[in-house]
Amino acid sequence: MILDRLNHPSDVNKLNEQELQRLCGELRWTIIKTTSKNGGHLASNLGSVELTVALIRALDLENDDIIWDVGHQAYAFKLLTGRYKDFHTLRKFGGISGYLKRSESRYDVFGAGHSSTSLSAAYGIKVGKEKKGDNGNVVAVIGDGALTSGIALEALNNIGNSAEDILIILNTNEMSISKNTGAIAKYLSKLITNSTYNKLVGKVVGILTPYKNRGETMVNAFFRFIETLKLMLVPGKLFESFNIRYFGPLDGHNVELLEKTIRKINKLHGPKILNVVTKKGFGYKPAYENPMKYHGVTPFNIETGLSLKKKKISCSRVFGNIIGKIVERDKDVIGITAAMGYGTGLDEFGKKFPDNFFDVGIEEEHAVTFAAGMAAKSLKPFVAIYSTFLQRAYDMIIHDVALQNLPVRFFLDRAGIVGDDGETHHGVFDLSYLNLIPNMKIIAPSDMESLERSIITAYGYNAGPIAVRYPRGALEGEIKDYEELSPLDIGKGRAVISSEKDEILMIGIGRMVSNCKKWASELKKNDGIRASVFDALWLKPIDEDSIIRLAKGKKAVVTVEDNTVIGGFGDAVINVLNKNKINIPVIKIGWQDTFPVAGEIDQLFEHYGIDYAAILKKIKEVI
Ligand SMILES: Cc1ncc(C[n+]2csc(CCOP(=O)(O)OP(=O)(O)O)c2C)c(N)n1
Repeated sequence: MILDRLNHPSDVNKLNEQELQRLCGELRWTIIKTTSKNGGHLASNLGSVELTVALIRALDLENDDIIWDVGHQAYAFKLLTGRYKDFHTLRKFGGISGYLKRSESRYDVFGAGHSSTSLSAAYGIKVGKEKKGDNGNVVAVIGDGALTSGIALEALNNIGNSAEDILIILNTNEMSISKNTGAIAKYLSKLITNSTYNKLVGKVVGILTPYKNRGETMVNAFFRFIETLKLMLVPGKLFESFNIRYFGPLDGHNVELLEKTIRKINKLHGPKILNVVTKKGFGYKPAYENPMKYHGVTPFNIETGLSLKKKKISCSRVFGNIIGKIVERDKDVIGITAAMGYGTGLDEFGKKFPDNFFDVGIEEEHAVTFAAGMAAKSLKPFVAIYSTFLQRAYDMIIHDVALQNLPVRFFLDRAGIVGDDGETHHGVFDLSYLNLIPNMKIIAPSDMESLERSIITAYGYNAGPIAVRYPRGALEGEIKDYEELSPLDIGKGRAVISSEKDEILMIGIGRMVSNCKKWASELKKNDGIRASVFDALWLKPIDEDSIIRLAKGKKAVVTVEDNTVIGGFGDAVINVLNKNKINIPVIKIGWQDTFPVAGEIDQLFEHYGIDYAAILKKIKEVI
């Protein structure tokens, strides 16, 4: 393998044209082989192989900085910057991250995982380099999906106003995870497909030119129309009007052409953008034909492309199904996603009820305020966003939704730890960040049925904002038919195990209730400690009466949450006990002021002391 011979990024420059072709093949094969075992991002990485090789050849990574957006397309970059030997540990505990991580490699100049940060970071890095007397190049690589986000456009606004020598590589493939949406997406699509149209316009202009300025109104109107069209269609007009020089579109799978162009353009002063056109999934048929399905994969059979994991119905699917049932009866219900239709389970809903569905693109901030506007006009928006991505819309939740007490229903998918996506994607802050917002109601269902009932509860609650948070994959228990479901009682949890004789009270929230049940039975069996278990269901309003009643007479209260223990559920329980002057030690189990790394869920629980042994030790210390 050529990859075995490459010890330094600059070794790529020693390869001839034929070897480069082979290298691209090897990179693709390594990416396919590794993701087929470990899961990960496949289609985007296959699409960016040639671009990566060209960038590394055209730049000097000892002085120049590449800032990748999201990081979900940087596998080839990792393979060529010293991480080939360890690549089999991709997304494993202690292994190579699926995104960019400064602590992993000095070539990961800026960490990422969330989208659209590369342009702002590149600008900051360029200013930083200059102020430190470093005149190396700065190149940001951003996809056409990521470019539509607010932060990327804010950065363009600033970069365009600067004279900084920044190169932006725009990787256009007309896809976000699903088909890219929005006006900018349409514009970019036109940029790469408008040549025939331009030829046509050119011909018509040629025929009419002799008649121009002869006073014929029709003809002049036509020319004005053409001018407007030209404004829209002249390549890169959008970027040029931001004061950023535009180049392209270029074939993003031609290493030689890319390398030459990047070298040339990098010599020019000021901000510039190079539009390269790539195909997601390039080089692997299943991913090429269905880039959405193969954007992120679980382990799969390389020959068939089929997933090796048996799929249980997930919380996301349940959400998609229930909102579909609700909208059949109530056309005021609107499903909103920020480019995560498939991930949030809204994709099928969107196909079936297109008039009640909005995919706004990677624009979480806009999604929330857009929903607030709808709620102000008595629609019933259901905003489905991953817990980690909703962080981006925090001010919108406070200022546009909660402050005005607008009934926006939030569905926080992937709440709690998500496993192999790691630090950037764990949703371990939402209980804390939502709890401190006045007017907010928060439910964390513990099983499939309570999830279904939570969605119905959120639908029926019209007095203000309400959030339902649930994990990646499934919760325990069975799904019920929609017709059999009833809403939850607001602010009421449920006793799962309870006896006067119990020494301790375990209060779990969300998926941790199932762990509480398991631990309670182990405590009794192995260590003779009797524990009551309470399923809180609600963080806000918290079930104060039940907590007081059950806590009285216990030697300790143990709170268990898949969230940071700072400002989360445990702190809410402590507040209840303090307020009611109940003086019992509280053991808070959850994520302890840390960013949990990547790994299998159970492995992470064990590593961070959210397992039976650790809990037993803590209980014994207290009682
Ligand atoms: C803030 C945020 N929202 C959503 C996502 C999920 N996400 C990861 S990649 C991606 C699509 C990015 O599309 P594009 O930039 O065009 O890159 P491509 O995959 O097409 O190469 C999305 C929506 C994210 N990482 N960050």
